[in-house]
Amino acid sequence: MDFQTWRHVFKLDPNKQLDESALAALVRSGTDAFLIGGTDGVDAENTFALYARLQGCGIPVALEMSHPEHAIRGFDHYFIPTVLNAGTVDWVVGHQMRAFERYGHLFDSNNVTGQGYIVLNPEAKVAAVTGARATLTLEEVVAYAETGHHLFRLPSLYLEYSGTLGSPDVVKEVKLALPDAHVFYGGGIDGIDTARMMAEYADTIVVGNIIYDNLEGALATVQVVR
Ligand code: 1GP
Repeated sequence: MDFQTWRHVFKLDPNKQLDESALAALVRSGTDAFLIGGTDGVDAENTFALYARLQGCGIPVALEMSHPEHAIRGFDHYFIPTVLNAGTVDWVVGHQMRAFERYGHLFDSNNVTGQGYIVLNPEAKVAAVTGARATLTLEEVVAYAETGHHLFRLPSLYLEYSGTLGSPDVVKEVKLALPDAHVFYGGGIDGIDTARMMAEYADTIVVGNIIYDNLEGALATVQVVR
């Protein structure tokens, strides 16, 4: 799965409701892929239920596997996040080890990608869950990104501002420092303007919450990368 070509991704939360017509509109939107993941109330059952609705839709469906129990066979791609600025070792290398312990036999290196998360909204649920040190200087963010890419050899980095719009300068500086890393940006994209702002520097923009609050606004973000 060549995620490096993705410019736009819709992130779907298994714990949130999405009716059939909304899902069909997302499938027709022209997005490059669906990423399934979330923080609250996500379990194997609701993850599989969402996967089953998207299976065969013609667009790659990837699982962001943040809990070892959520390993489900069949996804086109698996991203295994490691939170580089997490406050506890479990979110850097503990949950991932458990995932490989139980499900390593399901993975092959062609469809599993380690993703270096940098959590940058201190108010986000993911910051609380991972104990992330989320208030960082620009230099610190770049240094975390360099550590992830150069030291841990992570091909992909994810600047995670979940729930709020981040700084385009941060995305720009990370991309300038690491032109070979694939940089995902997610957080607060709510329409064309914010999508364009972040798509200028990020390799892939991730559109999440707005899907559930303003579907039309979410759908409009795709045209920015076309
Ligand atoms: C969340 O980065 C994604 O993990 C998208 O963020 O929900 O704020 O769009 P939003």
